[in-house]
Amino acid sequence: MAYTKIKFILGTIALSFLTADGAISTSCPNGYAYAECHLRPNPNAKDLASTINGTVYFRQRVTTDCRRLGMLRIRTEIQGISTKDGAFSHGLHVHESNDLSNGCESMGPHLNPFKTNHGSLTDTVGLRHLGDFGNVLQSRRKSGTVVDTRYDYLANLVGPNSIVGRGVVFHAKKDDLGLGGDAESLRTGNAGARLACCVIEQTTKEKDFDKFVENIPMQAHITH
Ligand SMILES: [Cu+2]
Ligand SMILES: [Zn+2]
Repeated sequence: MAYTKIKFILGTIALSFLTADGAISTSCPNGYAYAECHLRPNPNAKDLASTINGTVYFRQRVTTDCRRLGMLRIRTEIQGISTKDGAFSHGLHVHESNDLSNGCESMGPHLNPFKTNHGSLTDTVGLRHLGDFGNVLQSRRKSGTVVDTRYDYLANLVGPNSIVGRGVVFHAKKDDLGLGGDAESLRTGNAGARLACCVIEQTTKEKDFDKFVENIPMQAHITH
């Protein structure tokens, strides 16, 4: 009895982890890889950041053995952003490190494996950092809130250029996308203080992110 049971369990394990040619693979059973990053206020930026709460949800179409198939979808939901300094656009980047020992400051510079200058999400390879996600905008309907969906052709959740295990930093100011004309623009986009940050963690399925009303015209919701 016990032997049969063990054999069954072993059989199941073999099915889940061995591909046809016998190579061990990471499992991406439903054709997607997922990750999440739960933003926490930067303790070093108390006044501006203390009420921030949010999540960045990532999804990417992949093969069953976890190779990239499609663009990376980046869904950002943030609330509680201070409107004291009047910023409406906020730089959002993947930073190199997952070290939170000194708040968001210890997450290091933008993730930059190609050793290039800072740029924007849509710039070609060589004109941007891997971690450059551009700016997310506060909702015009509900200030202090960001609901944003964008797609990246460069960053991945699997294989080369994976951002899993890296940090995400949400900034106080607008990212100038490398066009500011000074040295800092080519490093950080002059995006200012680090308001909130988190570590990107792989997840197995998509979480409901329908908690906020998307910032699109009401007209778009009308169906006949
Ligand atoms: Cu940054
Ligand atoms: Zn950058």
